[in-house]
Formats: sequence, C-alpha cells, structure tokens
Amino acid sequence: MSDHSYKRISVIGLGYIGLPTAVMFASRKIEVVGVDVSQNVVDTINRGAIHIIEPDLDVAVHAAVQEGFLRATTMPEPAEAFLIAVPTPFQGADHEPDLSYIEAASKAIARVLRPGNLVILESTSPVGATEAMADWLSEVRPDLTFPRGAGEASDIRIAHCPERVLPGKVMQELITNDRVIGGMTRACSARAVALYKSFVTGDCVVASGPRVAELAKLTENSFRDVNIAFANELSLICDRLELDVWELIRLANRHPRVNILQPGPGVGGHCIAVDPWFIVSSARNEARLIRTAREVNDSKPDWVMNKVRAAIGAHLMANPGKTAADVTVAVYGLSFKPNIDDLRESPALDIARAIAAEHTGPQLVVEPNIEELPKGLEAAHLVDLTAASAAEVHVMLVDHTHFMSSVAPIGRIVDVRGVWG
Ligand code: SAJ
Repeated sequence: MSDHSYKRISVIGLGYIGLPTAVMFASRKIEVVGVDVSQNVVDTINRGAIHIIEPDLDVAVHAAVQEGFLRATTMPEPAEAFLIAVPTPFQGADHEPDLSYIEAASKAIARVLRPGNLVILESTSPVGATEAMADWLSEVRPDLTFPRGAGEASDIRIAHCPERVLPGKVMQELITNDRVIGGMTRACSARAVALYKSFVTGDCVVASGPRVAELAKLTENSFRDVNIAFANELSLICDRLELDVWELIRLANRHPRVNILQPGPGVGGHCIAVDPWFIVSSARNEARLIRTAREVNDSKPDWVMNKVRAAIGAHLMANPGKTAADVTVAVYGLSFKPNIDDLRESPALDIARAIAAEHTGPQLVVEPNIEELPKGLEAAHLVDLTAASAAEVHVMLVDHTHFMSSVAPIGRIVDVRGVWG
C-alpha cells in the first residue's frame, strides 16, 4: 500500500452526513465500516435500504452494500481512518454546545485505534472540539502518542474537516464542494487531504489548524443566518411602513454590490439555527450581531402567528355574527424549505401546529410533498390547491414551485414568501 491510499475506513454516525460520506468512499471501492449506536439504523443499511431522506442516496447505499464495500455495525472495528459525523446539538437557555456524542464516539473508537491511524471530526463543532476529541482518545489510549504531545511524529493523526453540503444536494455537493482541512499538524492535514481526494473533485484547502477550520464552518452558517435575519427584519420594517418587502428587495438588489436574501417564516433545518449559537457561546460579549440575528429569525414565527390572528380578526370584523369556529384557515407548505419533504425543525410546521392549537375553526393544509399530516395536525385536512381556495384565511409559508403559478385566492392573505405578491 502506498503511503497515501486507504483500504479500509470507518464512519461513526450514519446520519445525514455520515451515511452519504460512507457511500462516497465505498463507491471508490474502499472498504467502509459504518458504525451507529442504533441497531435499527445498522439493520436498515445492511439490508441496502436507508432511514433518512436525501435524493439519490437510496440507490447509492443499495449498490455499496450489494457490492460489499459498505457494511454497518454497532461495534467499532479497526480501520486506517475514522470519520466522526455525530450530532452536536445545543442545550439549555444559554445554547451551550453539547459534545457528549463526540465524546461517546471518541471513547468507542479509542479501543480499536492503531499507530498510523487518522481520526477526523466532521461534525459541526465549537472551537476547541477537535482538540478535546484528541484528549478523549488519548485518555483511553495512553499507550499511543497524539499531536499535542508528539507533534508531527504522533502515532495518531487528528484533523477537523467540517461537512458543508446542502441537504437535498448532498450527493453532488459532497463531491464538488471545496473542503476545509484543519489538521493538528501538517502531517495530519496531508493524511486527511489524501483521504478526501479519493472522491472530492473540489479543492481540499489546508487550514493552519483545527480551530480556524471549526470557526470557518460556524462562520459560513452564521453568514447565512445574519443575511436571512436582515431580510426578515426588512419584512417587519416594510410591514410597519406598509411597503412591499419583495419589491423593496428586488429594487435594492439591482445595485451591483447588494444581494439581499429572501424573508420567510423563520429559519429551519438543523444547521443554520444551531451553529451561530456555538460562536455566541464562545465569545458572548463580542458576538452581538450573530446573537441578534438568531433572535430575529427565531422570533419570526411568533410574528407570523400575530398576522394570522389579525387576519382572522379582520375577517370576523367584516362578518359580524360569525365566530372563529366558522373561519376556515388554509396553510400552504410545511417543510423547512422549498421543494423538499423534510419537516424537521420547520418554522412552517411550527406555525401550522400553533394555528391548530389555538384556532377553533377548520384548518386545511396544502403540502404537495407529503402523503399524511404529521403529529399536532390530526384535526387538519391535507388538501390540494383547489380545495384550499374555499378557505377564508390563507397562510402561505413555503415557496414550493408547485405554488408559484397559483393565483392569489379570495380571502384574507398572510403571504410570508411573496408567492402571491
Ligand atoms: N432561508 C430563508 N431565506 C433565504 C434562504 C434560506 O428564509 O433566502 C431559510 C430556509 O427556508 C430554511 C433555512 O433558511 O428554513 C436554511 O436553509 P438553507 O437552504 O439556507 O440551508 P440548510 O440548512 O439546508 O443548509 C446549510 C448550508 N449552509 C450554507 O448555505 C452556508 C449547507 O451548505 C450546510 O452544509 C448546512 O447548512 C449544514 O449542514 O451546516
């Protein structure tokens, strides 16, 4: 084996990032041992099936398992390289990062480490997490040397290589996106570059260390969060001034150096609403704009709910003798962004549920990407656009392509995506 080729690697955490990454290596005919704490996930993958939603992933997993390059297990096994792709949620009112999954994964693989192994942290992490991971490994394996003590000569190579793929486009972006490689030493980075180069066609850019690589990933998502917050704040300002925010953004974006994003019901998904908090928690006094952006985006669903209440109220004012129980509210879109069926961490779903919880009249939902309504919407009806047009109040939450050609229905409209604007 040449110094830079890998025959057997292990991916720890077979979720939205770990599983597609495992498949990429397997597709390059590298033996991949996938490790997950869930027996159900392991069994599903070993059947050649998948437990998550991502275009083209099912076919790729099926092929990788069939051809014998991908196998899943709950018990870590020896390998040349280990990639950790486990969740890093936040906890408590202070949004402190929770590294317990990284700690558990580190301790689980430590037992099977051998000199010469590479361990990569892919999970989006607060600054310092990669060094903490190395320390957890070294606690369990005092017989091995690590970069902190042994520098370039360490037995175990450690790097942070954050994932940065867009849900819905993971199978393309894993290959074509540039990667940031933050090794604890130059040798660590070189080993990591060699690993990713087996399937990445983008550049593998070597950072000066893992800490700046960690902050780079958090910065990317904070950049987007701050820019979405700017658009969301403009929508509040325009509402106050009775101006059309969509027209405003269209006009301002004609400037060659202005590119404002789109307002919406709030920010969903697992990443953009979480990662900025990791910056805030590590530099509380300095990260004022980043924190405020989070607060602006997190408060948007409440603002939308107030608009819905006002629309129902206005309808009742115009129709004396009617009560709220007579008013049908139609909600358009539940997913966390357009043209996907992913309802996780979706502000649109939160708003639909909040309406269900407090509105006494009928509720209709149009969501062309799902077959049945999720929990909290049991009393609502999943309908098509034509059926929804009979409602008195219409709440447009997600700009699915399916809605784009629809004409504005008759009635009170709360359109937070500018579809009918
Ligand atoms: N959104 C708006 N207005 C916009 C753009 C987005 O309201 O103009 C909302 C969306 O509706 C959604 C949320 O923001 O609720 C996030 O959607 P997204 O498409 O911006 O991003 P994600 O969460 O699907 O993926 C992001 C990506 N990060 C960046 O684009 C900087 C992806 O590259 C990361 O890998 C991913 O987070 C991650 O895993 O960290």
